[in-house]
Amino acid sequence: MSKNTYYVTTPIYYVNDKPHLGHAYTTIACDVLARFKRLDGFDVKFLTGTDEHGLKVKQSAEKAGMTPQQFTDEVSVTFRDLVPLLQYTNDDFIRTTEERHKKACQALWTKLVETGDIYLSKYEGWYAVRDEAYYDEEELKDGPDGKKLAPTGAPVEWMVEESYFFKLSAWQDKLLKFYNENPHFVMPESRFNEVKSFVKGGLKDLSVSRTTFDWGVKVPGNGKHVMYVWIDALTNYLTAAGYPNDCSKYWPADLHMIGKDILRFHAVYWPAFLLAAGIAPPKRVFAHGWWTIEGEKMSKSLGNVIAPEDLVARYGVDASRYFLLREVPFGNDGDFSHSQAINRINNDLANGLGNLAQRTLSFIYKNCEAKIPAPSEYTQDDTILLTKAHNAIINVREQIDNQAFHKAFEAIWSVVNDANAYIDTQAPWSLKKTDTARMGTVLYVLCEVIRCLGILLQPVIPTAAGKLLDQLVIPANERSFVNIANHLKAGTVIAQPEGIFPRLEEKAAA
Ligand code: ME8
Repeated sequence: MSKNTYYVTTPIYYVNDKPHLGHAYTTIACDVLARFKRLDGFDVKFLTGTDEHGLKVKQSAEKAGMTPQQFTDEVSVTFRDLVPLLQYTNDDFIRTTEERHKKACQALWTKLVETGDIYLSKYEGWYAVRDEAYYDEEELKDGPDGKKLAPTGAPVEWMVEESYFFKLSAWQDKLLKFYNENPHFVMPESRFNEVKSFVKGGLKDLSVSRTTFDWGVKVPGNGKHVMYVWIDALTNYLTAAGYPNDCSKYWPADLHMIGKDILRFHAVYWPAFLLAAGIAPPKRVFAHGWWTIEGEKMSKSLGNVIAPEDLVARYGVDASRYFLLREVPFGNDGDFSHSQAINRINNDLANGLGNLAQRTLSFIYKNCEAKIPAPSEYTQDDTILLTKAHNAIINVREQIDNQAFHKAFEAIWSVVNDANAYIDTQAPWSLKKTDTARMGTVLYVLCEVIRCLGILLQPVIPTAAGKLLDQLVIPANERSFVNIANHLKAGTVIAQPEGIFPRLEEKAAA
């Protein structure tokens, strides 16, 4: 029997900078999945957190005149502040500076030493002290005095440093076999192909410790070394599942959601570490695309970084969440523009869903003593629309299981659009004068469709969907996906309808 648990993770974000739209995007996607799976009856664990070790963080702390711990304490909070702002429902928030995490890293390390996959050797190469980085011979240029220089212009010297290595070269065939046996391990497929060709190209052993700085997890039994930040960071997913104690309730993770920038770490190094330690790799890694802003890369120096709080201040939480996941096919790169956001929000949320609910519910409120009318006999049009609304979950579930958010919402909006067309054709306002029984049926059908939409839309627009369900007086324990099969009680007195999405004015974006 398959497990009824679902474990989804975001990357843990570096604390060398404040959160922006890109970070929010990944976490919102995971939040939608987590909420969806809970409503679908799963026991969900949704993890996010911050990556707090490594040279970059240490340098940022120095620049800010703080100790690394003070600095990470301060910046980590800015990521945690997004939880209420964007209504994340994460079950845990991990910081890599926590004791539980150091314990997990050291346990995994010790295991890899025992299996012979981590060994001590020497790292040699051209090193630029100024950049604290190694460079390949081909990257170097000649300086005026004949000395070699890094591409940054920094002088380099041949360094020999003691380092621990992970025997990645031994895992090439086993990784390829694992990929073969797990054809959906990486999605989208094009990214999986990149991973496979990288591995087919040959793997070199990986240096997994540093002695040049100390802001990291200490290597067990050799305090001169701290662990390479990626072995530390990736282990967070295991830590939160309970490792080194029994973590079988949620592990293997169902999904690591990441951006395409960090795919190699998740799809090559991570499964190799895990297979070597005798731990099952995650079931899937989804690498989504990259957001640019009005055609430009988001960067501090260009001054075009979109802070999540600005987005929410402008569009509200629900609309921001919906827009980001609906506009760009998930997996593709996308370009953020305010005019697109306004169009999408106005068309789908204000004119589409909002209008459908407002027209139906305020008509009932005014003309039917606020009571949901009882249906009489259904026509074919009624049945077609009702069946579509009741069955939408089947297609939506499949799309969500493939992380195809845009397709899931497209399927839901196909119901919204049909319902808006239905109300126009059936014209309950005319039936009021000619056939009140038929009018009652039409209004009942519409309320029933709105109920289904409200339930289906909770994962992405939690506040607005909650309001719709409140207006229809649906009890809290009847809002799960199994409850879609229920039917509204005729005669229920609805609350006074209020608009759920105001129309945005184009000038508001100026
Ligand atoms: O890489 N568009 O942390 P990070 C879309 N600590 N997504 C974006 C984005 C953009 N423009 N910019 C950032 C790290 N992201 C490591 C991860 S995990 C074990 C360690 C998102 O703070 C996207 O999810 O640089 C990307 O993978 C992540 O932020 C990188 O966050």
